[in-house]
This record gives sequence, C-alpha cells and structure tokens, in this order.
Amino acid sequence: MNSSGESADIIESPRREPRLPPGQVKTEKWPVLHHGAVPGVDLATWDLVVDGRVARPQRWSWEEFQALPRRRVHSDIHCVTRWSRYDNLWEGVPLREVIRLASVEPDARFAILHAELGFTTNLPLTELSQDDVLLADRHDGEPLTPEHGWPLRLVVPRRYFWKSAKWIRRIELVAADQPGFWERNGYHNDADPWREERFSDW
Ligand SMILES: Nc1nc2c(c(=O)[nH]1)N[C@H]1C(S)=C(S)[C@@H](COP(=O)(O)O)O[C@H]1N2
Ligand SMILES: [Mo]
Repeated sequence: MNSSGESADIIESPRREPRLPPGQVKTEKWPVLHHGAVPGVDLATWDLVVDGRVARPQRWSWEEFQALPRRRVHSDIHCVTRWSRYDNLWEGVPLREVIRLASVEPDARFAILHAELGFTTNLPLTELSQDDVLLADRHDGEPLTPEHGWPLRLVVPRRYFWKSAKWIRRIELVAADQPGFWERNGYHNDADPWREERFSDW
C-alpha cells in the first residue's frame, strides 16, 4: 500500500433518501469554511494522539500514521450553511481502526476531537465506529490543501460538515459528552442533516 492509494478498497457511505437533505442546495464547488486562521503545520513535529478512556494510549508521528491500514470512502458533504457537495472520494485511515488500537475502556461513550488552534467537536462512539468515518489526508486523488485541513482531517459523512474537524491532532475518549466549539456556539449537538439538526434550541 502507498499514499496514492491505488490498492485501497472503496467504502460507499450509505445513501439516504432523499439524497439531498431538506433545506440543502447542491453545489459543484468546494467552499472553505472555518473559524480563525489556517494553521501552519510542520510534519516533522506533527503527531496524532488517542487518549482519555483507553487502556493503551497511542501516538503516531506522520511517518507512523502513513503505515496504518488505508481505505477510500465515497461520500457526500452536507454543510449546515446549506450547500451539499456530492461524490467526494476521501482517502486515509478508518477512525475505528485507530480507536481499536487504543483499546477503548468499557465506560467510554463519546470522543472529543481536538484540532490545531483549540478547535474541538464531539461525537458518540457509535457514530465514530461506522466504517465510512475516516481520518483523511487525500481528497479526489490529491493531497488535502491547507485550507481544507492538510495534513489530516476527520470526515463524518452522516453529520453536518462542522463535525468533520480539519487539522485534527487528538482523539480524546470520554465517558460523558462535552459540547465542542460550534456546539457551544449555537449549533445542534447531533447534527443529522436529514433531521435538519442545525441549531440548538437554547
Ligand atoms: N479545525 C477546524 N475544523 C473545522 C472547522 C473549524 O473552524 N476548525 N469548521 C468546520 C466547519 S463549520 C465546516 S462547514 C467544515 C468546512 O470544511 P471545508 O472548508 O473543507 O469545506 O470544516 C469544519 N471543520
Ligand atoms: Mo460549517
């Protein structure tokens, strides 16, 4: 296996009906959206950590991370700002594989995803264990660009795209849920596009 992914299997993210969730508009472009600056990242000092409620905390350098089992995922993007982009081909390491390597403790139910510059988001382990959830370093056959999350981003196809943390560095397993950055700032905790879970009620 190499980073061009020629031999990686393709996982189809399950198609929901209707394909375009309520209130969304299909776009061919790929907008860039985030809070704050695009972080400068040095691959020589970059690492990815899995810790919290795990029996075997993990840490991979960039080189070590590249040696983990790789897959490709074909999925649609649904952004809470109402654009959807179909047919994205992501390549990287399945999130459930890196969690498995850390041996999750029985009381772990959620993960806090930590990115560069303090960004966080939160998801239940049931969602993060789906086989279409990927730690992606390539999109449509090209390395991610810095503004789309290079060197590594999370991709969670069945939730609004703010859950797909760009520039991810740490996966913290926790027993009790904790709202992340956008979740504390008015967005819905669950973010299911087909239920239009855009904003929280409080
Ligand atoms: N680290 C980080 N990741 C982030 C964000 C952010 O502010 N910081 N914004 C989220 C939001 S709100 C969206 S819509 C998507 C946008 O991803 P894109 O710029 O690749 O389209 O990134 C998500 N991931
Ligand atoms: Mo967003």
